[in-house]
Amino acid sequence: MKNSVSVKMFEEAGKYIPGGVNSPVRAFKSVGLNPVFIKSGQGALIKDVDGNEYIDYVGSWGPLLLGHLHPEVVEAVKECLEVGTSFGAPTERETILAQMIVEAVPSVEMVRLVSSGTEAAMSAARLARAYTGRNKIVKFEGCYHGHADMFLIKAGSGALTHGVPTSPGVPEVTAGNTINAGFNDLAGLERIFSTAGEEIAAVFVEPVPGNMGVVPPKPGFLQGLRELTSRYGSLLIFDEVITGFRLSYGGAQSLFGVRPDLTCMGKIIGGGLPVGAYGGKKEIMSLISPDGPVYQAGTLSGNPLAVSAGIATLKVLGRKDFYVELERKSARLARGLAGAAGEAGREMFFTRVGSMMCGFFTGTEVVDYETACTANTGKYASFFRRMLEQGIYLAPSQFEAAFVAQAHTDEMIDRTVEAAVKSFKALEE
Ligand code: KE4
Repeated sequence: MKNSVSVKMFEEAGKYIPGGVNSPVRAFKSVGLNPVFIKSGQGALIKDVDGNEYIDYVGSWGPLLLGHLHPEVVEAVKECLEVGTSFGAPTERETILAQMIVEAVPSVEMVRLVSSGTEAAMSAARLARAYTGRNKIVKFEGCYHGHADMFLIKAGSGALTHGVPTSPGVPEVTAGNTINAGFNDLAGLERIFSTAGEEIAAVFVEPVPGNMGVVPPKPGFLQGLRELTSRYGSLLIFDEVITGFRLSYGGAQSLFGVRPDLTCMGKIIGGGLPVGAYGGKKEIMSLISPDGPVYQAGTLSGNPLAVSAGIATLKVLGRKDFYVELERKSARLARGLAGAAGEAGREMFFTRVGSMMCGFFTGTEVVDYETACTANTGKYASFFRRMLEQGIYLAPSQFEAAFVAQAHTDEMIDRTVEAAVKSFKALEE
């Protein structure tokens, strides 16, 4: 596989940008390769600067549920470009997107648009602390809520991939207000609440974690979080930056029938442009400036261009049978990959919820951070390299998700499965 141009570009990038990338997970470090520099995308395909073409299961890490350059998204952005890109003043488009989110997501009565999932999560944490008058935040090991200090304690995603789940630079006093719990361990959380419940402002959870690989919640776990937080007067905050509008039009909360107090969103609601959001009960959101005293702001918050892409994306998602077809394709891929591993006699643990899935290179049932870490990351890296050589672009880390998009065709999925059969068989022992 030719990669000389990517290699040259990576060297050049490294002169000006730390690690040559603007986000660590892109560096391909854990899969031992020079990252490919992407030249273009179209539908479910991407092309790198050496002319290699790939079927894309990263989808910009989740935003591109429709695939690259969906015509309606392109049209909406072009239409906005006719009138401007950013004004730092209210525009009707922001109200339209906000209304679509409020009408789609069961627990969200009001929503504030920001520019990233990180901003959404850090703002929701500040709001929860102000609303409850408490300081402590509970998160789950292996979950990732963006890179605000308070969340970089045993975090997932790139923090886990690069082996530094607790980042230097986070003051002790900050870390002291973050309590880590075990995902799917309700009894453990009960114990935490029995000692610190009165100090806990909020429990943050990815309802279906996608940052330690994909780890489905055990039956009753999310409902248990709802009951426990209500009992102690703490807020339940769903981080639906990945699951929002992916697992259903109402997100994971709609799929599982659990209503959090606040919800963080991002990725899909921007349709590939920078949009984040946090929202919830009016009673809580009304504390946000300028209505209330809790400050949060952003030069490009609700940016018209980005919001236009988000509106166009949600319009497509809201159409009849969108999720039915997405589920059919996702199940086809998952079935095929499991069959491929079986045919090669590979010991794997596969997980899937809707169009987000993961194959762990372990024989252990993966239910949390600890069991996710039993995965053989060396085997994952070898599998990744072989798939890349065959034109299949997976997440360059065992601790991420593979995403199916509307643009994936049955033919692409079958081609992916064929490549997986060869890759599983060729893995070094
Ligand atoms: P951003 O700040 O990257 O927009 O969102 C942070 C975030 C918050 N919550 C969840 C559940 C997330 O998954 C993320 C970001 N996800 C990672 C990959 N899993 C983004 C990729 C990257 O860091 O480059």
